[in-house]
Amino acid sequence: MISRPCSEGLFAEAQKIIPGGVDSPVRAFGSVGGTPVFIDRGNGSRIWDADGNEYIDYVLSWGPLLLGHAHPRVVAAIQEAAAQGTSFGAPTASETELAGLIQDAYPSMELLRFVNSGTEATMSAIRVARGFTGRNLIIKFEGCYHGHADGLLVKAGSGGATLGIPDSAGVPEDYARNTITLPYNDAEATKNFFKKEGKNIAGVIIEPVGGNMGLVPPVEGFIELLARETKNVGALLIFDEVMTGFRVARGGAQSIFGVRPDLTTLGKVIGGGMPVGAYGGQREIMEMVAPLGPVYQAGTLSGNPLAMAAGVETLRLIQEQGLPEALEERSRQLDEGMSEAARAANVSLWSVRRGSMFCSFFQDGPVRNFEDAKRSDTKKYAKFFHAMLDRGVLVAPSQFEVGFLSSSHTGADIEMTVRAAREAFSAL
Ligand code: KE4
Repeated sequence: MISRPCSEGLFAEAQKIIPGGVDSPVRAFGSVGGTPVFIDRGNGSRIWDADGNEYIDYVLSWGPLLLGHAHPRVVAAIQEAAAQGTSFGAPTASETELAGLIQDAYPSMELLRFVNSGTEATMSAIRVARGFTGRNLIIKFEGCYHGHADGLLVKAGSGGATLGIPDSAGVPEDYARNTITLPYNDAEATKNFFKKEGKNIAGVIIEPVGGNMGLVPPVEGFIELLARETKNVGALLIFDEVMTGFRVARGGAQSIFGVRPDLTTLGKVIGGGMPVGAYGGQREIMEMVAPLGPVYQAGTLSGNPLAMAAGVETLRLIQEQGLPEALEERSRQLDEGMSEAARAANVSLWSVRRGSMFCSFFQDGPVRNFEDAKRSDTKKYAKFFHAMLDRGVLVAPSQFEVGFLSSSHTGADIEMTVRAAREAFSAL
């Protein structure tokens, strides 16, 4: 590992005042080891760390930067908005404008509300589902992450379909019990639970393409099964497209599967790197939300003008550039290059990609759920991560995350990445 004295010094300082020296755990490099890299600036597909090292960036702030870092039009839009005032706590036309750009791509979101993170979006969508149905039970799936709201930090109880147990300290048992965690892609477990508890289920929340256990797509018919089962019992289907939105397709996974969820949550890309989340869906359901209805949800900085300006410019550029569909060629080039490099070094790799998201599991595969994903060789992944970092390529600092492409990644970036991978795989 090359030394990065400035990052090391900054990390020591940060740890004195910020838990783990980071504002989000995955940034601490816990699962790959070593000192987290402190970033100084980004531009296009590149970022520079505090020691002046340059990297091709495939983390892209965990998804938001579909246009790459510091796109001039996005930066200008934020600067212009900032000069008019950073927040008013009153409605502005820019919120309606961004909502319209989102609805154009997500017609299922007949009414939508802006919040400040993906967590707030999923937390609010679940409250609406419970308020609308008058029921308590929420189903989620193992390996899916929907943010850190209490009711979602829940793992499968013993035996899978029993009541949920907390997956974090500080989450009360009787809170977790209303969230059931089932295995992703497990049609039998899902059907059985609906048979048993159908009338008590408020909603099902799912990442329609899993992106938080590595990249795990739904097996044929699984999403359609959820649509049928929820409809049969009057439960709501919630698509958490915080990560897949504008990344697996401009219209998200719902445009690929042709399934119209009752509620959708978005985040990341729609803020262009500024803090934005959104939740929305059928008009009748969203009319439950205050001030129209009895489900309360609020936020000082919700819809703030800087984030709206960044989001508007980002979605305009996405439309102009035909993203993410226009990245198909780049994504294929990267996937083929990495797979070829792994084969040449006799490294077992199960590679998956969907739109501008990709992931390589260090195993033979197939990977259809979190149990499968956990069979990956995470030690080998950690070595690969550092070998790539030392060669100027930043991939996700965890086997259970995904990589992201942007419209600013060039063919030369991909060639450089594949060259680094050839050396990294053979160094394993
Ligand atoms: P935020 O609260 O982090 O904005 O969004 C939570 C969230 C909700 N739903 C999905 C599908 C998500 O992927 C996320 C957040 N994703 C992680 C990356 N795996 C954010 C990275 C982090 O936690 O620092």
